Amino acid sequence: MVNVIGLGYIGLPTALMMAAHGVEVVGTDYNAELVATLNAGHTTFKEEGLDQLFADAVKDGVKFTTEYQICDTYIVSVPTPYDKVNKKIDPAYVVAACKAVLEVAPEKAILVVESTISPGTIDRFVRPLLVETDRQDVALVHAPERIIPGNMVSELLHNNRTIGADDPEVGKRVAALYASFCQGEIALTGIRTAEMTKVVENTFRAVNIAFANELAKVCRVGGMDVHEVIRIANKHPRVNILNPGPGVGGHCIPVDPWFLVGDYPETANFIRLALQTNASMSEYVLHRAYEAMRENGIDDPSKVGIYGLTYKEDVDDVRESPTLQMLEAQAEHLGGAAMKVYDPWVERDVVPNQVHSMEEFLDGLEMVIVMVGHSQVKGKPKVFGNRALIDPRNVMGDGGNVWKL
Ligand code: SAJ
Repeated sequence: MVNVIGLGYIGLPTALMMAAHGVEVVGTDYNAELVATLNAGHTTFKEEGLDQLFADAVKDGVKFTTEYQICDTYIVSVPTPYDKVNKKIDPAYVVAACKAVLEVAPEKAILVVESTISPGTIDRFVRPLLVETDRQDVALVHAPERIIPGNMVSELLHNNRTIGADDPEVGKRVAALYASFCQGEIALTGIRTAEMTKVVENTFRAVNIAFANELAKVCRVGGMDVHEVIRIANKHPRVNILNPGPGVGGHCIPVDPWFLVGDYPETANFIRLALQTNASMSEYVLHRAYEAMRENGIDDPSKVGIYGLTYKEDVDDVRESPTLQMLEAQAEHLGGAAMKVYDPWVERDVVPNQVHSMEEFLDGLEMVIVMVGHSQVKGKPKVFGNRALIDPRNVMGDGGNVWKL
């Protein structure tokens, strides 16, 4: 039996996927409300294919509880926040979950940490727990996830994976467990390499996006269309530049690379600069919006609306979202946000001036900043009538009064 600890964005789909592929799974979360929601037959976030997977897993016997189980394998998938001030990972949830596992785990159990952690975290924070509790019989493994929100279910099935273990035999056993559903290649390695690889993958993406964002700024000064430049450059067989945008959000790309900068401050200079470049984009777009307001003779910010609050398209997650970053910058420089905000994916109230229907949003607006290219609007500028559009992600198509980056 496998006990998945932490039923959030990664733990829940992982638990469901294993259960739907013949593994006996119990999911544990300390949040009793979340467990009650799952036990009442509802998923806790929106994701393509998740409801079906949930139904399959429930049929196949997955269980949800607040209790840790006595079983042979534990998968810890709890959040790893980072300390914004000193840019280091906060392993408190991982440590608490591992401690709780060690209290109940039978002899020679396998403890898999799936949470994203900075290289060396297991050695520094988890391994000492085994020594303190005299549980060195427990085998440690790191199996970082790679699934992208918006396409999680399909990526769980098809992505390659990495399994880092002290003991290669244990690594093979855990690989066999993931192979119950994973059709990709599973690379076996040591724990520290697995930790580093995960962070490197997200750092690669952050650096590539930062390059695109810097190109956007250069092209603007030079009077070129960055989107066209990138589209053409990417026709080269060895060039693959990502897209510039109003900032980088989510819990991974703007966070994980800081683990490297925090741990190697003297060396990771290029990565630091990339992160700073990405972080500068929300304010850059805000300046661009005010410039466009002047151009269009709009002097009242309440006539400008912000479309999109999530960190990217077609997800309901607002963590570190560029819109939140932009509203923060606006509050700092302009003393509060007068602009209306609307996101069809976010039903709860997250920010002031948030409205909950497109109709209410467009009422009285002369300009819209399209921060997120949800399918509701992507390629459909007519949705916004003939209002001027600021389109930093270049998702609205050409024509009309559209400002790109
Ligand atoms: N973004 C851009 N330009 C782009 C691509 C993305 O500005 O060309 C922005 C997005 O709008 C968003 C942010 O970057 O604000 C991050 O979005 P994302 O889609 O790039 O990535 P995440 O955070 O949803 O998922 C990433 C993925 N990592 C990689 O692709 C290397 C995913 O595979 C990981 O599992 C996930 O991080 C994670 O949990 O670590």
